[in-house]
Amino acid sequence: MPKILLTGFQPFGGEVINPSWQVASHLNGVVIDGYEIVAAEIPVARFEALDLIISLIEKHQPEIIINVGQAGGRQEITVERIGINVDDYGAPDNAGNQPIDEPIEEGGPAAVFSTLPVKAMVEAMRIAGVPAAVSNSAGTYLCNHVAYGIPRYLQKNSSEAVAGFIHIPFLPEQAAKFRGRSSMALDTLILGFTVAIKAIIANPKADIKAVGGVTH
Ligand code: PCA
Repeated sequence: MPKILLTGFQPFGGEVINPSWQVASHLNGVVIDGYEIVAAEIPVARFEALDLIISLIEKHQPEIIINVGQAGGRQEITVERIGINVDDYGAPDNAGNQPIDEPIEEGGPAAVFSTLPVKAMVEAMRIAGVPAAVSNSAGTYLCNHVAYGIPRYLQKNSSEAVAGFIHIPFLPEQAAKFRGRSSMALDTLILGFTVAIKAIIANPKADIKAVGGVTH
């Protein structure tokens, strides 16, 4: 059966859970439209994250790769359109790395597009009643590192697999610790991911066909 690699991150920044791993672990082993989901938890560590995801790609040979991270403060499930070639961390990662203005890949392209059908995914989630939007920036922390690094790895290896990044809000139990934090319930997140994955399977080509100066 073809596979989908769905990764979430370990907690970081003082949180004790990361909603991305809550979602991914709930979907581990689930079959959606003939594709089996394989979930993995990734360390919030600059070099280990890509190394582990790439080793999982080599092991499982997934046709679809979806990397997920927490974007505390966002109100919707945001499907990232692009990863940029810069590490500029506002805080150290869990391994103590805090690169400032460093390229992810020396001499690599400035940016790499997601090869997922981002618009179709957002539309499917909205139709299902799940707040969702396209995002044009995954930031400059580890999630952007992965949003750039994984499609770039596939591109360099002429892989047929498609890949992209999704940022999700806090869970209600994270938001409840402070005033004024937005959140999304786990059931809503899981519904959103389920219909977004169906949209990927139904729309195997990315939206962006050709954009000058930026590779995808
Ligand atoms: N979110 C961080 C890294 C890990 C995570 O879940 C980010 O948005 O870069």
